[in-house]
Amino acid sequence: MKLEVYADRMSQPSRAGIIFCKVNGIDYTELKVDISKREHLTPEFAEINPMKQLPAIVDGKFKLFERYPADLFKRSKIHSVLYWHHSNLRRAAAAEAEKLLFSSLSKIESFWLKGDGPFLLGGNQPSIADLSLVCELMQLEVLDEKDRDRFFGPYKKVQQWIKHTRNATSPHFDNVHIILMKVKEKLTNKPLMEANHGGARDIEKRWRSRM
Ligand SMILES: N[C@@H](CCC(=O)N[C@@H](CS)C(=O)NCC(=O)O)C(=O)O
Repeated sequence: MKLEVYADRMSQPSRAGIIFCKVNGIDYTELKVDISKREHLTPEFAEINPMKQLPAIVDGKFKLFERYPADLFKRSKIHSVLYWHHSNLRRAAAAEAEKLLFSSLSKIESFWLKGDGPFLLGGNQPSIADLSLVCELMQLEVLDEKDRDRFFGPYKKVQQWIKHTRNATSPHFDNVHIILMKVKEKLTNKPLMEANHGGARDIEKRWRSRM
């Protein structure tokens, strides 16, 4: 039976999982679960993932990312980045906690990217950890340039790492992010009322509430 990936490309971990499958040539079927239509909260989807979150992978029994490196040491290191991601960068992006976002970017720059290679943990090729974190940061693409510069400007290594991850997973990375670019286009062409008062943070808040 073919692997089934339940995903919504508006979701950061969904994009990371899809890019991972594509780059690794995994034969899978992508099944869209539309978060904006609350499809992830239906009893049918709860059968797939009782946590009612995306992405979910079905391959006989439910599992998330399957293809961690076989090597136990590498796998543990990747787990450590992912755990860190969930208690730092992911919370920062979700709660718009600017302070946490800056401290997470600073930790990525000074710690996770301190190795010799261009990727996290000094790797020479991106792992699911790179994809997860970069897809999280890509969500900030919907902000205007001024705000993106404010966030990313001080972090040169982070900027390079995002580029490397994008190039290493081309053309899948851009294809999977098309949906996000379309949202950005919509937000740019039709500024929301709040934009006049609260600027980009309000746009981001409104946009995130759709997730
Ligand atoms: N630990 C999960 C987190 C998944 C997650 O936070 N998914 C979000 C989409 S970005 C979701 O399903 N949110 C819907 C909800 O929690 O109701 C992973 O990394 O795969």
